[in-house]
Amino acid sequence: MASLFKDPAKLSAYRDRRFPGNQEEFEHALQTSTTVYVGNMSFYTTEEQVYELFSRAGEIKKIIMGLDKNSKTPCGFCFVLYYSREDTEDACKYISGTILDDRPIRVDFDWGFQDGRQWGRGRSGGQVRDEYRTDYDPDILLIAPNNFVCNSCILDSYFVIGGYGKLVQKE
Ligand code: GTA
Repeated sequence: MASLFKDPAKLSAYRDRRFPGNQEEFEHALQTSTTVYVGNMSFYTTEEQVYELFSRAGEIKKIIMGLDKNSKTPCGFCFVLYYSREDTEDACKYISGTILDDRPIRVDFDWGFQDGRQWGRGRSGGQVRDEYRTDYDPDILLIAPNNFVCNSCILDSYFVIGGYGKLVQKE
């Protein structure tokens, strides 16, 4: 039976719409890259905490925290860059699903970090998934409409209802 990590279809369910290449190139990148994406993180988790946990899988080259493009504050994801492929696979195999700051984090193979990918792509600045979330998440802040300032972020057109994070209004 083929190893889980040799079958490109099983590497990741995520397809980055902004990957600059075709499906074959995307799969090749997933199979060879030494970058992992970490999702479902607390907005309060620090780079030091990420380093502490992910260095258990191997030596880390770099960590890039995912940031809200408006507030420039962490918005629940990051990229961890390793030196070796083996360590990258170990991070996906052993760290995914572990609890960091009370949250089960998701570690996914990634095609490779490029400048710009650190920003949330949601319309309000954070991650897209948080704008469509229908389950309650205490880490998603109440963001009020009409330029209300919340935790150093200023939003002009959109608001998110509390921990449900559903994008409900476009003025
Ligand atoms: N390797 O799983 C991932 C992953 N995710 C979710 C984001 N990134 C990921 N990388 C890997 N694996 O660089 C990367 C992106 C980017 C950065 C921020 O993190 O490549 P983003 O999350 O803000 O935006 O990215 P992205 O990825 O362009 O959003 P996308 O793919 O539309 O949606 C992400 C999730 O949101 C979906 O899986 C889905 O669960 C939910 N979602 C999106 N649209 C809807 C919708 N209309 N209705 C309901 N749910 C939705």
